[in-house]
Amino acid sequence: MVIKKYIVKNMNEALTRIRYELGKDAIIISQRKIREAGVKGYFKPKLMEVTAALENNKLDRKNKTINYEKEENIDSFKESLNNINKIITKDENKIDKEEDKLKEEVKEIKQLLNKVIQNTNKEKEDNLIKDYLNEIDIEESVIEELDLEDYDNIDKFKESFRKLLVKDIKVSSQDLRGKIALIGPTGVGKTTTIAKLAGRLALIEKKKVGLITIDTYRIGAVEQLKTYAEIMNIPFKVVITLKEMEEAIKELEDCDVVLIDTTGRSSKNTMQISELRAFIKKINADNISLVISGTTKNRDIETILRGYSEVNYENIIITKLDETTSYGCIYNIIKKSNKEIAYITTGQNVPEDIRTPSVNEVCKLILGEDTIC
Ligand SMILES: Nc1nc2c(ncn2[C@@H]2O[C@H](COP(=O)(O)OP(=O)(O)O)[C@@H](O)[C@H]2O)c(=O)[nH]1
Ligand SMILES: [Mg+2]
Repeated sequence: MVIKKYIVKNMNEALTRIRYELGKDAIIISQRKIREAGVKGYFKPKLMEVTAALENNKLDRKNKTINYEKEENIDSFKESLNNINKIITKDENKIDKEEDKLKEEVKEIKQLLNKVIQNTNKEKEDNLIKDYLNEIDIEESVIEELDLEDYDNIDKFKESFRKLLVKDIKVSSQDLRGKIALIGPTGVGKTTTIAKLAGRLALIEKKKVGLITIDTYRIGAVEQLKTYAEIMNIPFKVVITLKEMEEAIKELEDCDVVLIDTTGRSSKNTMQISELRAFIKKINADNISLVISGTTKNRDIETILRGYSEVNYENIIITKLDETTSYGCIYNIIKKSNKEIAYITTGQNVPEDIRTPSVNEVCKLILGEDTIC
């Protein structure tokens, strides 16, 4: 049995303390009012002396309860701790996830920025390539075929373009024999080219050369070739009809080469083209060359080539290259005709200003690395 005395102000305080210290099984044995000891005690309210008792076994139980409660408290404390940990871990996970998300976003922004920078650089290079191609006079539709998006650098492009040119440019260096006809628009230099070829063949190669002209529309043109024929002392025939053509060819049968000049017919006029075709058929030419000027506007090249496609020409003679400073037209002509270059002419001097160029020379001219003269 435990007996304890409590000096308290009132019964309430006594009950609270007893319950706290001895538990709810404690019993109150006595209570009495007392005064605090000494003189001061008379001036203060009375106090209470309460005596409480608790049996020993009940005290054990109370302690156990207390311990149990303590354990319970620890458990709940642990649980709380766990919960807090969980919350913290959860928060940490959340923070980690948010950090990862942020990193990912930053990465995406970087990639996007790089792309923008690359595109801007590529655009700049694209413009450089385009400007270059315009400068050397390559036609828009030919440029479109070049797949410019494959290039992000002008030097790399030039390198590839050179390779492409070497592949595309074909030059035919023929030993001129038999009947050779020149066709093409007015004023491109057919008659002059015939005179140049006649001069080279007769004077340099010492071949037996004959001349035929069906250029009956312009008296001056006939006179022009006639004069050259007289100077070079070679036979010259003017024909107007298909029959006359047949006769002239027969008469010049013993010549090594017969050069046939034709009227500059408009490639837009199909009547004239079909007339020319009839003459060409009669001639049964060994070679037909289309003469086209290097000064022809890009948009006219296609019309001319289309116009003369009916007359099956084998190759191309590009004239007046001395009158231009950009030579992209050569490539435009090659791309659109898909024919070989037989000659280029580079001035009015007969017979000097004509030659069969090398692929490399044509390449350099087109690329703007070389000029005529
Ligand atoms: N600058 C230059 N003029 C040329 C060349 N070939 C011809 N010509 C000139 O072009 C003009 C027309 O030539 P022509 O032979 O009559 O042309 P056709 O109508 O096709 O027979 C003439 O004044 C020629 O001297 C050339 O390679 N360069
Ligand atoms: Mg002529």
